[in-house]
Amino acid sequence: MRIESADVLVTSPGRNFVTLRITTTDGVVGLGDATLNGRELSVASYLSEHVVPLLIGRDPHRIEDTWQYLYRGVYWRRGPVTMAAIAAVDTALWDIKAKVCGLPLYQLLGGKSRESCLVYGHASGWELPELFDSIRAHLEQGYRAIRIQTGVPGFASVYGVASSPTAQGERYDYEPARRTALPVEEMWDTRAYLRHVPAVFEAVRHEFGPALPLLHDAHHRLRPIEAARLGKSLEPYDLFWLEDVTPAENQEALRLVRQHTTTPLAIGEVFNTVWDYQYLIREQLIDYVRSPVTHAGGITALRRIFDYAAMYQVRSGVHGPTDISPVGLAAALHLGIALHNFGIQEYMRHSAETEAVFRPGYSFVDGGLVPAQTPGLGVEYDEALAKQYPYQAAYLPVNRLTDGTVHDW
Ligand code: KDG
Ligand code: MG
Repeated sequence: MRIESADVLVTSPGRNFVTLRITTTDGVVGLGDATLNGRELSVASYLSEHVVPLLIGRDPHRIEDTWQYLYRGVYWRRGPVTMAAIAAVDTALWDIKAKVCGLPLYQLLGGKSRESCLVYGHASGWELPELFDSIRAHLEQGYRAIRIQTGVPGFASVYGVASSPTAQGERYDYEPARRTALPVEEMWDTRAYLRHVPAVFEAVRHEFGPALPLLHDAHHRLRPIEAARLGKSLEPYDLFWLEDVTPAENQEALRLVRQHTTTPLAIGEVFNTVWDYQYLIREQLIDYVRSPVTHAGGITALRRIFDYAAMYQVRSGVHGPTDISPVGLAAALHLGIALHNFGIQEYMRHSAETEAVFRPGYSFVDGGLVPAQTPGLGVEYDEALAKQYPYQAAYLPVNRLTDGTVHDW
């Protein structure tokens, strides 16, 4: 059996997705997610110009060798575009291997360590009443862990907050990438945010009690001492985790945060190799690893990150917003159900249009996601339907401080 063809499929059923489909000479088809929000076409081009020609004729069973060939063999290593492309190839090859074996993919990763992957959903509201409604809606749907994001007084739009909770016929969730030719610009004031957030968590704990696991994403916006202050001020509300408190290029910053707070820290949705985590894990400066399969070189590479993390009791908390396609989410679930050090999986549901194109076989049961029991990943790509949704330019926002300075978004 050899790789006969590899197709790069771009579709936009509500948002853009890039999928790699590998077909073998025996007619076995594997899928991999290569979606990089706001930079989709760069990965599509990397794949079709530089990777697909290398795949034709290769043995699809040689997953490790293909991974090394695409990582070491190019000389230029790492980075989100390269690692998303490698991830798509790796995931598609695992899908093929599991289909050839006639097993759901998790069986090849060691089999089940649990019955389902606990997920957290995204509750948000500009003001507390909307936030409470959103939390209640999530609890009614069965979620058992919830991320909380709210507006900040004086600002018109803030990361993570759905702008219109009651829009007719629309789902109550948040999509940061806007379909505009240029990125929209948002405003930010860290002091206003730091004054506001602890009161939000106090109100939520008062309304919903001490037991519900609560999460929060600071989305890379704080300086180290501000991040330390936030972690400390949220300690009374017993967060499951505080995410991306500070940009992680300067990893020593996490040591400063850690010295001041016992609030658990999650990081890594923009990391793409084990090297990005080496210092943070070895020095025990974080509690959860956030990379998705899609951006960290696939199942092969993410498994290595998690195995390294396990030596330090660091657990998984895989990134799962809607810009990870159902293929990327399915891959995370097969890994998550098999891993010993699984922590939690982010689950921001895809739209009905997206699910119609990808037809994922995973199911949401009692606050957890269960991977498909069919051979492979359990995702079927409907190419005819996908073609009805051509790519549309869409960008993540750019952030500015009130004086106009560009800030981390
Ligand atoms: O594309 C950017 C999103 O994936 C990111 O903003 C979502 O921070 C995010 C999260 O935790 O889901
Ligand atoms: Mg995040």
